[in-house]
Formats: sequence, C-alpha cells, structure tokens
Amino acid sequence: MIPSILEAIERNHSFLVTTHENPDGDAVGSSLGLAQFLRNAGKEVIVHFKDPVPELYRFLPLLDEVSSTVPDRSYDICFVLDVGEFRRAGTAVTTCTTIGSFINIDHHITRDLFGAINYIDSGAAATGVMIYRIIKASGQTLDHDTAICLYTALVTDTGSFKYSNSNPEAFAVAGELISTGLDVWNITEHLYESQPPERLKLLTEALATLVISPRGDVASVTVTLDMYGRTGGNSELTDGFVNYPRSVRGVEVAIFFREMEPGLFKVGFRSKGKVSVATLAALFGGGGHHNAAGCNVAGSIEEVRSSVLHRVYEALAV
Ligand SMILES: [Mn+2]
Repeated sequence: MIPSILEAIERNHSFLVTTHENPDGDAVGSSLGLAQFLRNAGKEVIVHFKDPVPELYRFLPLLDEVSSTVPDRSYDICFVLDVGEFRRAGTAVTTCTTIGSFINIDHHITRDLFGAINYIDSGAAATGVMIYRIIKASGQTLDHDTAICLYTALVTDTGSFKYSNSNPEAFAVAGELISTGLDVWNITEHLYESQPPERLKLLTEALATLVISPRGDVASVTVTLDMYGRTGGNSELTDGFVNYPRSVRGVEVAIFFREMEPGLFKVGFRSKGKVSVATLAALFGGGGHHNAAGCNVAGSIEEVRSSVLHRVYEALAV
C-alpha cells in the first residue's frame, strides 16, 4: 500500500489533507505531519479542518496553513486521515467536485473503503504512525516540526503510552521521533501541564456529581450548563472528564452526561471491556467502539440519567 501512495504523491501536484470533525491530537498531528512531508517534496498542499483546532493543540507548528474551508480550486488528491467513516470528513469534502481522487489512511476498524487507495491498519497505534511509515519509506529525513506533530499524534492516541494500543512499534516510533532532538517535556507541558484554571473548577463541580451504582460497576459524572457560568469554563474543557469515573476500582462502565442545550444531553460511555458501549449508544441512536461510544439523549437530567442507567444495568446483568 505504501509504494502506491508514494507513487500517487510523485505523479501528482496539488493535494488537500483533511481529517474528522472535532479533531483530536492524532487527527491534527497526523494531518500536519503529512502536509509538511508533501511540502518538503515540493507539492502544493492545503490542510482543511472543518472545526477549529482545540486550544490544547495550538502549540503545534505548521498550524498557520490550516483552512476552515475547502478553497475553491482543483486537487489531484485528497488525503483523508483517521476518519473511520467518510461522512466524518464533513460535507465540504465529501461533496467537493474538484477532487481527483481520495486516499484514505486510518487505523480504525472500518469497512468504509471510500478511497481510490485505502491504507487501513487497525494494528497501528495512531494514524500518525502510518504517516511515519510513509515518510520513512520515502527516504525523506524527518524534520523537527514533523516530529513534534507525529509525536503528539502518538502520545495522545495511546493515552501517553498507557492504552493497549501501545505496541512495540508505538514505542519504537516514539524513540525515533525523540532521537531527532524533540523536547519531550516541552510537549508534555503543553499537553498535560497547561490546564486553564477554569478546567479544574469545572472538574471540581463535575466530580461533586459522581454517582456510583450499588454494585459499584457503573459510575457517572455530569456537567450542566449552569456550571459554565459559575466556573468560566466551556464544553471544550470537559474533554477527558469521563476518565475519572472510569478510573474507579470495580467500575465496568463509566458515563459522562453533558448538557448541550436545555433538555438535551450528550452521553459519553467508556467500557472496561465486559459490555460493548457501542451497542448501548446505538439504542439511543448513537455509535462508537466497543470501549468508547456516545449518543445524544433528550429530556431532563433525571429522565436522561434514569433511561440510560436502566439500559446499562440491563447490559451488565446479562
Ligand atoms: Mn487516531
């Protein structure tokens, strides 16, 4: 697959690089890393993110070149990274009529083979690792900015090398990236030691809502709209809150209820493996993976909590 990608790059001139809505560290890092590789190869590149880059990742180099729209021009090839399903690339990309062909690069388990080339490897810890393989195979030397972007992709998608996707290759690639002279602590500081105080205030309020089921296997926290007013926080700062109920001993399913607008909640699930939260989320019209999924549920917090918990208890009782 990599030789055909390198050949497509060599044969063509203008490229669009894009990823999924609400981009995470892997989405941003792998896109910027690939774009830099293409630029170094003398290609014309536009990076498009539908949604703004979260504050957390604004320290990354190469961000100036990102466009929130798809500029009206023709593209020989559009690289779509880390999306899982084509629809998540956003309509500006999926309905664009001036794209020659798509190359799909992803490490999710997916059956949506929308690209002319589909380089899919669920064994890769991050899409950033797959971009690393492409650069490595090309013989191009990895520059400092690219290393920062790919390392960020890797460290965020592996939960700082704690999740089960932290395979030998993840550590080996991290080692190679660090050997380019990367300042690991500087990246760590940006990612994990630069929380806005409002996030901690919001977390304090969220943790005060912690509810653990009588059997101790379900835990949840809630953020309501009024908390933003009191703490000065916003929904972007709630990223990762679901990890707190998940971290409780004995918990199998963790839930994060987040009020999006009066009477509508975003429900995020995490499973430690016994039940598929993708199946649970699907009962409410949502979706996701076995261990991480989400859905939107309308109603008061009491109604939403009781209907969701009812389904979770049912799933755990089997
Ligand atoms: Mn990813």
